Amino acid sequence: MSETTRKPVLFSGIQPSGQIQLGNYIGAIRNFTLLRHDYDCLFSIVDLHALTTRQDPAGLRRKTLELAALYIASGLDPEENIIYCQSHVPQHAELAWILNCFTYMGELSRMTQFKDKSARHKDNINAGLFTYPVLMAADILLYQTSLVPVGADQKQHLEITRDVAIRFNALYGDVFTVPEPYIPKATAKIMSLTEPARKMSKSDQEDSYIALTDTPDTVRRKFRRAVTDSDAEIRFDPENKPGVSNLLVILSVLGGERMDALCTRLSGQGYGVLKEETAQAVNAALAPIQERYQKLMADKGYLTAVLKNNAERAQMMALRTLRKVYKKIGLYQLP
Ligand code: ATP
Ligand code: LTN
Repeated sequence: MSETTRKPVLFSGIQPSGQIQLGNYIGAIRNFTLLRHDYDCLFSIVDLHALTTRQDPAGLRRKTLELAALYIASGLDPEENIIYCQSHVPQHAELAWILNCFTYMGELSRMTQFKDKSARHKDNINAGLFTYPVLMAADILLYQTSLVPVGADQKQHLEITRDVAIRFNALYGDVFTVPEPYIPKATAKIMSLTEPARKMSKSDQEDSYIALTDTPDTVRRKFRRAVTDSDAEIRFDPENKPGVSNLLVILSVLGGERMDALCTRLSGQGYGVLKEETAQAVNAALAPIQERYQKLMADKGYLTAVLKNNAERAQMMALRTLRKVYKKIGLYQLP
């Protein structure tokens, strides 16, 4: 591709930990598919980030391939987009070290994800969990990224990434593009089905999330059991009716119906109808993804070839930035 036709870069990543859930799809992957033609896109399987919580080695290997398959099954194209595994591009870890030296302990201490995860995993508050946002900043800055589509929970990490980039540029000239987050408000935070005050999360208990690989019956059962409230009125009010509002968001996005029209149509109906319609919309969205996913998972040779070839494409881009960084900060260059 020539310089003049190059599009701005979009980067995002998902950890190959747990099962990819509906919040990951609506908050992240679906937006990737909507934006993918307008940017030069990199979609990373961030396996180094996943190591911040304990992983079973065989499980991690399997989930890495599963996520590659899900990315493609969801509509990303490994010919046009770059779908690759973070650990296959060593420049991520290299840049992370450099950026560690430009990030303050105080900044990292304020990260809510660190506070949450260290409260939940008291037995494993490792240094990687603390410096997690620095590796994330490296992921993004390595590719001169302009846009980063993520869910609301990642907003703070995007802010620190921008701060580090601005700080570095102020010292060494315009080395990094300062990225913008892309967090559409309506879909930024899909809530847990069992505790609708918390975000849906793949590291939670199984009934709280819909896995993208759940069968139609499981999806229906999980929605039937989803926590709502006792006043039996279908109304969009996330503050006072988080459970019902969450179902409405899911149904509105996947059913392609505007929230106001949806609420008018369902007003006066019982929660059973809302749950059934939501389950149907989710199953309709997941069916084609699951079909492609099964085919892809049956061809591990293809997935491995994609990851290899795409990692090489990513490395070429990453090396360009890393060389510039090394030179600017004064690391001695060999001829
Ligand atoms: P974990 O529970 O392991 O932290 P997670 O389910 O939060 O995992 P991540 O890999 O951390 O998943 O997130 C991948 C992407 O999905 C990120 O952009 C994140 O913001 C987004 N995301 C995760 N959960 C939700 C959610 N409930 N609603 C909207 N977006 C979400
Ligand atoms: N921290 C993110 C995953 C992630 C990411 C990134 C997202 C790692 N590196 C770079 C966007 C850009 C999360 O969702 N837990």
